[in-house]
Amino acid sequence: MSQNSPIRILVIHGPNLNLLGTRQPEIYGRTTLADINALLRRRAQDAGAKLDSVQSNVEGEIVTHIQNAATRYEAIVINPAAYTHTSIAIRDAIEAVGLPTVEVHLSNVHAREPFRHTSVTAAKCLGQICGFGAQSYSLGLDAALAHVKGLRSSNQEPIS
Ligand code: CA2
Repeated sequence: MSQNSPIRILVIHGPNLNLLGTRQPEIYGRTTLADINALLRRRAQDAGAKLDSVQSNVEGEIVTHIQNAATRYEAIVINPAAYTHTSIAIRDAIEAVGLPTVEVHLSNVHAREPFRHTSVTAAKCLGQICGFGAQSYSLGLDAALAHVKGLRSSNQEPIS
């Protein structure tokens, strides 16, 4: 990817997030996954970037999405959903691929049941953003874009 080409971001949504806006609105709000994807795509476009989104209920498919991202994207924004708390496979894929990755959650996982307080994936990410509803994704996207811009500009610096 050349320094001037649009930054390419992949957003990965984990299991059950396809239900957003249709069930448990008291926890997850009324915004649908399609709404979130449209909002992110527009935000990326406004920043001169390109964004694709995928959702899967299957752990291995998420691993494959992360692996395939290596040659096509410069950063990942991921909500691993329940796999956040269990998936060594997703953690290993994030580490192996080495793309800058931002973990996001709609809810404040730290204010919920104790089993949601641990993320096995966050340690392999740049950071974790949680508790801001759909806005967690926008903040995650902004963090990913800022990180890639920083990488691009440090790669451009002349050797003195
Ligand atoms: O807050 C988040 O974004 C979570 O990743 C959501 C996961 C949960 O297991 C994590 O602890 C925190 C659950 C996603 C389920 O999504 C639904 C959406 C609508 C209705 C039912 C489930």
